[in-house]
Amino acid sequence: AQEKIELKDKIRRLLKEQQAVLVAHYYVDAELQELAEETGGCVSDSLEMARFGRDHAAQTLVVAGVRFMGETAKILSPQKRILMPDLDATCSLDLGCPADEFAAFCDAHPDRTVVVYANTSAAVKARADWMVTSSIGLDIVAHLHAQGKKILWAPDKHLGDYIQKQTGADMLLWQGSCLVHDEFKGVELELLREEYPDAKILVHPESPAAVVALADVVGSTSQLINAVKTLPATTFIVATDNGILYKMQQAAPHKKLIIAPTAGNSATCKSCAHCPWMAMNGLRNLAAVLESGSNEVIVDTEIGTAAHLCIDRMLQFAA
Ligand code: CIZ
Ligand code: SF4
Repeated sequence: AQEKIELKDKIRRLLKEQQAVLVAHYYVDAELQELAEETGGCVSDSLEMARFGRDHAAQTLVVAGVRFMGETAKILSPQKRILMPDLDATCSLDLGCPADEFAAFCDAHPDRTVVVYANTSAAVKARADWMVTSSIGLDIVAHLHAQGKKILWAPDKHLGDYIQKQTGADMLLWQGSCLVHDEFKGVELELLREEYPDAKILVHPESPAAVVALADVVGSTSQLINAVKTLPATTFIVATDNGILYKMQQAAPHKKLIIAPTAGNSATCKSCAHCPWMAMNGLRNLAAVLESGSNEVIVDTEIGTAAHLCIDRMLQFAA
């Protein structure tokens, strides 16, 4: 406990001295989210993290999240210094979609508009026409579908499948998945719903179709937090990373929040309802990178410029 207090003090001091700002994802440890809020940083989803970093005056951004989030911050703000507590914090979607294999897949289907999810490397984004996040993917695909475009989608098969069903678009899907959301189970969720008949079920669309089918609300992290705040129910069953509970409980202190059932239980399953890569961010390595200036995110200039185009297309569409 004493060590934590000292580490937090050190982080506050170093952020101030270096005029740096802490940007944290909803899935990292609550103490990092707390620290980001308290020091004038930001706690949000991947899109808002990048936007906040871009618009903030600080020239150093410390990104507590996973690799693609650091890269997107760098792509949107090439002149800023981006640090991450651990550069090996990655994502199963990013890992499952290597740039060379992805380029070959695109080359084999030149008639399709290439749409990728934010959870991809800079090199994959550089090959895409559009980048989307889970909050806007549906609208963008519907827009492209209305123009008669056929789509190549990567890398999350569940999100792709959900968007395909909703829009009726012609989508060819890369077969990636998130190891956290992939663990949520439809049958067990149905049983839990019987125990809590008044509960609303909130599902992130990286979850399997059987889980999405039971949802009262399907949405991005921000959309799910908003649902807890605005819906009149008092109990919610939530199918996404349990890191989100910090913000959800803050948004609705008196509501009961339950994480949806996974295959294993949390004692035996390392990735069940909590991302092992998000969990690599901690007070200790955060303090260490601020002190040493190591772990700077570097994106190749040419790749960064190409990736910027596909991110910017989404930002323009959202505006
Ligand atoms: O699952 C993730 O990594 C999410 C939801 C990222 C994001 O868009 O905030
Ligand atoms: Fe990737 Fe899933 Fe972790 Fe998000 S929760 S960073 S999608 S592995």
